[in-house]
Amino acid sequence: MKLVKNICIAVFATSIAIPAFAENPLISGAFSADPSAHVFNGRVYVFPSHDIPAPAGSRNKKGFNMPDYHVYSSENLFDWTDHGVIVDQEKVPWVDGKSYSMWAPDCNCKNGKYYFYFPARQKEDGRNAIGVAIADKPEGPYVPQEKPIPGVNGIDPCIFIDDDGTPYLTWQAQGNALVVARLKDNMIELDSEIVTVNHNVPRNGLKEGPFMFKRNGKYYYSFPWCERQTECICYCMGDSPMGPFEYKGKIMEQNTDCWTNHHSVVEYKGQWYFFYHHNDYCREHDVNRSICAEYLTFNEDGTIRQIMPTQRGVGITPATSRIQIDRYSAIGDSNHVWVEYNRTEDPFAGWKTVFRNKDNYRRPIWIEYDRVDFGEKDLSAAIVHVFARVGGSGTIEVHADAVDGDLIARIPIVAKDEWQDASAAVLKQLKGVHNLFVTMPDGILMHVDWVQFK
Ligand code: FUB
Repeated sequence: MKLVKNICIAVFATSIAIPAFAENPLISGAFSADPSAHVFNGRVYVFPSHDIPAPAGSRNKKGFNMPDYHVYSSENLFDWTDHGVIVDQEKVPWVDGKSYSMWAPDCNCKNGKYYFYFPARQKEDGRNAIGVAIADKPEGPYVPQEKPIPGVNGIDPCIFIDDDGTPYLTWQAQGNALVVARLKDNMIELDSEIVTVNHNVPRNGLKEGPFMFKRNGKYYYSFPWCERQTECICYCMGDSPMGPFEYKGKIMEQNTDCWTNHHSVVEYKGQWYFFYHHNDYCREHDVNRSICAEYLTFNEDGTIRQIMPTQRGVGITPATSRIQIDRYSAIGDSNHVWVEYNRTEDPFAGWKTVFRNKDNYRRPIWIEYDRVDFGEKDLSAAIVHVFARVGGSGTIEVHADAVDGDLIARIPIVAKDEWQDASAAVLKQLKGVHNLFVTMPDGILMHVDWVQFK
């Protein structure tokens, strides 16, 4: 395994390594969707599906093309490790190996074994079935079963294990029905009838991608629901994993750019997290998606507070790493500061912040990036990776906790018409976690890729 700053790459004989990053989206260098997050052995593991641009030979040029699954993990929600391919369409005996139909998966652990559930198109009859692959470790290697689970047709499995060890499988069956069944202890056969989930969601509309979790004795049943144009994530609560469930509202509203959304919820080190997807790395269409995460909080009565998608996402960023301020937590006037791709032809190259002083704008021009850990040791320099055209020299400042908070560094930028690392001494030593405010107090137009402390 190779570790490069906040990028971990696990190299496997059977797969090409792909770097994973912090902030939203969580994974760069590859598309990822339908994140299913779980905590195993003190780490967060995310099992997404894997979108790729339509390959030659695909029967579905404009739709989803999903050939295999990777698993990613993190201890601090900042450094993500790609453990490589765990299941491949060409290596599952019952799957049509050219169907690119490895839809949303899930995984859970019982009696020390890891059971990975994945839907795909069957060779035999072209229908979607749900199969299981089994491993001794969350990162695999996973061994797919010869046949899918008997009697289970559909997509988007979620495997929930109750406190008494009873496993339940819920999924989207044909005909827009969300269904649930108990599983046998062997985790690969049903142990009950298939029951249609009884939820009183107020209107019709496609429902898929169910996820179930338990908190304070209550069962939460949540799913993407296309109430209007695109999918929102809504949830219901109940007293049994088989329902009935009472509709409680939306966890995340529909967004305008990506038709699908798909989520999971996990508690890690006392904090709840919500994983979902969006098409941040592909603006032309919404079938090449990328996974994201946000904090999730509850009201006193156990209901969930609605979440807004952010660029910043979750986790604490070390001050000594490259702080991607374009993954901001708040931003000033959009006429004077905004975010763009570094290279439009290569979205995986990430974003930059553009600071522009137009018409003698009443400053400050600012962007905020929260939760930066300065640690306990003094730091000597602040570096900014910046581009300014000749004639556009000026200054970038970094403040702590407010636009006019303590001045951490004032970095003069001598415009060079090329990207440069400009630096200056740290003026104010900080300890622990702080929010950064980056401003352009003078200058005309500057592009900032990242800020870093040494
Ligand atoms: O990723 C393909 C499909 O899109 C999933 O199976 C659905 O839940 C939706 O996210």
